Amino acid sequence: MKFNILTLFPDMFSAVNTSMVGRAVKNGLIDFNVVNIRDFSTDKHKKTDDMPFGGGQGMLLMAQPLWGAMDSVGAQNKRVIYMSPRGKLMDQNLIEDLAQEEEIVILCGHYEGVDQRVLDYWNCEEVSIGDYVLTGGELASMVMIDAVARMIPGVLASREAAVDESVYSGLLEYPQYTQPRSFEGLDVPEVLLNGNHQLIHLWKLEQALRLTRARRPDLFQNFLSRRDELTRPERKVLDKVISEGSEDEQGK
Ligand code: 6GU
Repeated sequence: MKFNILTLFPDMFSAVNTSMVGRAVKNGLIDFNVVNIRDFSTDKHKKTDDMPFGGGQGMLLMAQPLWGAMDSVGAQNKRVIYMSPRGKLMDQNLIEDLAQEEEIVILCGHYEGVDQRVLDYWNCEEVSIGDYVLTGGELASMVMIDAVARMIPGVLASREAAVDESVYSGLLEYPQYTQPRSFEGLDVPEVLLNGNHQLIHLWKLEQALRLTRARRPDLFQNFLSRRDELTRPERKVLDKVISEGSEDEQGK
């Protein structure tokens, strides 16, 4: 999969050549084309921004350099994402949808935004990574790229499952422990050491359910609609968690 990234800060993308994503680039699974928007400015001072018509805060990215940058990556025939705090919220569904594409274009906004004609003409899908404001779209785009990359077959080692089809999918992860069994007087829960896999599974499910209800009641509600996919012992655990209520739970 090829990511064409349009940005005023191309140097920031050196970060994607390290870690897991960097390995995927070396293996030829993903490819980056980082384009400096400024290179396409026809202005003698390489200007890329100007004041908004009608007044308002700050500066906008101008249409002219963006037109050149879009043209240079063949954006006409590709899915174009504009990273913006006013976009639709990114979630795993969008990520998995994007991972099906062979090539996408990502526009990283700056200043107070971009000339609307760019977004309209180039059919940009506006995407936000959360309800907070960043100084630019670059970090947000790297979050998106990382999440998309791990869904591409071969990027993750096979032992790190990208799609969780287990009963735990849609729940927050249960607490996990590794060696040693006792550390600074803190012990690993006994049930995990006794080798009873059914008991262990039900314990993990209970923990995941409690944590999800405390921290993400929205996800917990969605999970309730999957009740009939559960085995009888799993259903018993769910009913117990429901009946005990959410008093004094660590939503931390
Ligand atoms: Cl995509 N861009 C910016 N500038 N701020 C954000 C964002 C994106 N998502 C959340 N905040």
